[in-house]
Amino acid sequence: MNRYLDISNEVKNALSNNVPVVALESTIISHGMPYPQNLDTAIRVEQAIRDSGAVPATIAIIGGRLKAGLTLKEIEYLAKEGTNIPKASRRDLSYLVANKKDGATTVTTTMMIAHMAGISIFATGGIGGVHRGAETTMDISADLEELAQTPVMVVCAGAKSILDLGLTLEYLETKGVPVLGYKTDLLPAFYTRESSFKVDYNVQTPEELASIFKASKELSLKGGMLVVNPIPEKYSMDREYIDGVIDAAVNKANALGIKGKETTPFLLAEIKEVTGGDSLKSNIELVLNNARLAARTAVALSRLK
Ligand code: PSU
Ligand code: MN
Repeated sequence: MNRYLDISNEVKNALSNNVPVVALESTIISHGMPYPQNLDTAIRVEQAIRDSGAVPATIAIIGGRLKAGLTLKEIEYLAKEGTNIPKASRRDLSYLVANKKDGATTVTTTMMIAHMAGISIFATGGIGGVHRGAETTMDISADLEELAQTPVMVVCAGAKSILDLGLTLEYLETKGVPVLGYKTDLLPAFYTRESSFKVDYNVQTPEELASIFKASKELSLKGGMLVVNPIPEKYSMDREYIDGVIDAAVNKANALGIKGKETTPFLLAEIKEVTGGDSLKSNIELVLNNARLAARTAVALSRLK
């Protein structure tokens, strides 16, 4: 067992008794939403997973400890501290651990810690990817490299069009990461159910998702897979409106010379500011929707074991 890893008793018991577990990230809590909506959402997402028959394991770094399964107090702490908690990607992990610091885990580090703990399925909102203009900036999220090397299934609502969605799919293809559409042929774009890009496969049930994941494990394929689950129709946003907001945010970031790890948080904050409560409501609903699908898939996977 990893000497820096703390698995909560509930999660440990679940894992040793083949009770399904779903991992959740903490960047979405500390950086993705304002307080107190971030706290309320984190609690509701955990409850949605329980209601679907699985145990939630929210993941974060607290005082240099890698945590799989948080207490309510710890979730409150991450929600209240917000952006004071550094966003932790793969390159930050050893520094934060050695210095006993806190970190809000991204898709990358949540996958890493989930895998260390023995958790196979992880639900989030959106993933990082190839940024627009990456042909000159080389800004490609570490999330894609992690999907290429860590055997965890990530359930998301696609990616925001702050990214170049076409190049993101090309990158995933090169790295051998399957992109599985849940009841869709087209890659969802987070706030909207569709983009103009095709997924690899249209999968109809959580049972089918579980059996594809099981096959990957039994084939000893080292990477993960991406499940893209469209936002429920009722909460989806107008494509032209949100695309306009995103284009303006990308132009502003370029004009201000925003770079590196600041790019994604800057763009997300801009979108939030311009769209106000509408995008936040959509964001909350799509995360809940992904948590339910991830939990149903974890239940199906535990039955196959
Ligand atoms: N995209 C979103 N919402 C998010 C993120 C990305 O629509 O909250 C967060 C996730 O934690 C993701 C990270 O793993 O940002 C990617 O950051 P970067 O692009 O710097 O790799
Ligand atoms: Mn980046």
